[in-house]
Amino acid sequence: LDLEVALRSALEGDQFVLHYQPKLELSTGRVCGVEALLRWLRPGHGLVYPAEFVPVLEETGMVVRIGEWIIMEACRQIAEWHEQGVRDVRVAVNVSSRQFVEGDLEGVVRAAIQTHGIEPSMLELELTESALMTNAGRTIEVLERLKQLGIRIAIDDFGTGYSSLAYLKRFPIDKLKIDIAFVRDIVTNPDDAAIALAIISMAHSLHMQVIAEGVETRAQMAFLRRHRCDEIQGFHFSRALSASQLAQLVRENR
Ligand code: G
Ligand code: G
Ligand code: MN
Ligand code: NA
Repeated sequence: LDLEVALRSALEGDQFVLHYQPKLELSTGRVCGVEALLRWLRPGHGLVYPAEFVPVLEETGMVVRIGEWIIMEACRQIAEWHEQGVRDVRVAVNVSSRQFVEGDLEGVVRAAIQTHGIEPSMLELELTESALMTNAGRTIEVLERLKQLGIRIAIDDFGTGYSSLAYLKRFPIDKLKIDIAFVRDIVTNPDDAAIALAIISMAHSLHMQVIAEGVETRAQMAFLRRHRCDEIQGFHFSRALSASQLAQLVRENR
């Protein structure tokens, strides 16, 4: 309950900040994008990670309003980086199930793009299979409208939820994000490798890109590169960074 009370004043108190984990394009070695990850600068507690408070945001529904702030803040950051000459880094934002189902995602995205005057293709939304499958009929409509705005759509944690392959064909999806569960033992476990390779192959056949998350070793990266995975994200390349650290990394990486 203390946590809930503290969270209720966190947004007004400017206590949230986004950090950005780089995504590496394997064919070029370039930083092609980042995933925005929420951090809470809780007074008296230091930096608090999402595992400790996102569940409360979800249960209370606060995730809808904070999710709106996250989209606005990500677009503000895209504009600021653009000013600083960092112009080819797409920012992916996690959209929770509740935000997708209860919020006005299209309206929020439209407002954020307009307010900060950014190129819509610089914004990507990471949605989970459960968010997409809650009301599949409405999902198609919402995704089509988001696509018409020009933003990108990725399925997060792919392979762990209840999705129907039929929907991969019907939803306008740009990218599949292979869940860390299949990446962890990809080099040593033939079953995990088979699943990851099947996801890569299916994504490419359906003209989608594919990224592996949770890549922690050089061997995992080499395996994924050899099998034509498009991008990786994980501690092997970089942890999540502050906005200024990210800009610095991108300049050094060019
Ligand atoms: O950064 P960290 O590894 O602690 O994030 C843990 C989890 O919290 C992530 O897997 C992600 O799903 C969730 N998370 C992080 N940032 C956000 C966010 O901005 N919005 C939502 N809805 N979830 C987030
Ligand atoms: O939205 P999602 O749950 O996919 O967010 C990515 C999460 O995965 C973040 O919370 C981030 O801290 C975490 N993460 C990123 N890279 C790695 C990694 O290499 N290993 C592990 N174990 N976790 C990672
Ligand atoms: Mn994610
Ligand atoms: Na994920």
